[in-house]
Amino acid sequence: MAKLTILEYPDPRLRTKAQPVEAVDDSVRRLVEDLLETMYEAKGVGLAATQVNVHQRVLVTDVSADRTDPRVFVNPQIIEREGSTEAEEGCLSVPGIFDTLRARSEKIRVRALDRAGVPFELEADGLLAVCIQHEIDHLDGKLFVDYLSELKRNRIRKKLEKERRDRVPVGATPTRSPVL
Ligand code: GNR
Ligand code: NI
Repeated sequence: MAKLTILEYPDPRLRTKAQPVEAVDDSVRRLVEDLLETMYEAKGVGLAATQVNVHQRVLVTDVSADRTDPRVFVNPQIIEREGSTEAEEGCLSVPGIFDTLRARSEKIRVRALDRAGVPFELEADGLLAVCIQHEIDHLDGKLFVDYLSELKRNRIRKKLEKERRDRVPVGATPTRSPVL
């Protein structure tokens, strides 16, 4: 297994539309394992392949309190939706930003393939439903900040761009402070 690097907004690669998986083979299963490891390491409740720069329609979730309920969705499709819900969302690709959206269906029915390539259907509500919709958006190149106003989105972009500029890369050569 390998922990992968998560792309961060406004990285243009997050706008790539992922392609359907043609066959659930060992390389897809390896991707699933890497996504799960990366999601658990980052303490997220979900992760889409797009976020690790792999543009295939694969996502994982675990919304359980004890982190023992990994779920895998290959080529997911929402086949029924009911109601709408307001929920606070965050995103590992938009670190430190949380906002409330009213963009999600309350209850969904999802059809997908599991990691063995076997089709299944699942009815979801609550955080799992919100999470699956958030992850499918990633596969379509969409981020939760796209549901916010342009003003808010621009503020978020500038904040993250500045944080990125100020971030010290791991392994950087230590330098003296310019004030000394
Ligand atoms: O960890 C995450 N938490 C979360 C909270 C509310 C709604 C959606 C999410 S998904 C997010 C992980 C992530 O960025 N997945 O793409
Ligand atoms: Ni996300």
